[in-house]
Amino acid sequence: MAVWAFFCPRSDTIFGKITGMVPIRNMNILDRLDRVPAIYAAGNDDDNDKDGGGGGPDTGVVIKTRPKVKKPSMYKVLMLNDDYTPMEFVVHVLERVFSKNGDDATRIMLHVHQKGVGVCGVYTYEVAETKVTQTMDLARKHQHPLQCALEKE
Ligand code: TYC
Repeated sequence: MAVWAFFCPRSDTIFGKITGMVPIRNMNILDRLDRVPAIYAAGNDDDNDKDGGGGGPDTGVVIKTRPKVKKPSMYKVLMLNDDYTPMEFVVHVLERVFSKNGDDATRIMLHVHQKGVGVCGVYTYEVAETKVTQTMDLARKHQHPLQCALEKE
């Protein structure tokens, strides 16, 4: 059986001559309502056909789609310890690439030094990836083996 429904947030379900609406077929309406664009029917019955809705030239349908917004996934940038990269260099990277102040940069560096790994920051994918690249480029340029990595939150 086909089920047809029109979602109208302002009043009730709309039947009649209005065209251009989004049909929902063969489905659980409650499950799908949030996927249906909000539909605003504008019109009157000036066409005198007594159908309670406009069917003539006065009829208009405005379809307003709800923007689909989703929170982006976030990624941790992890820094790994090694035995060779100077502490001052790590602090410098944390200040320059991760915009940490001196105290925070030192705290993070010491945490990594003692625990083996630590979080430099949490960012959207592109930002996190850029910071990893900048860190690795700086390390390579200065011939330090400093490594960092991405981890999805
Ligand atoms: N362990 C390094 C040293 O003793 C310092 C260091 C800290 C290196 C943090 C890497 O991510 C790192 N010189």
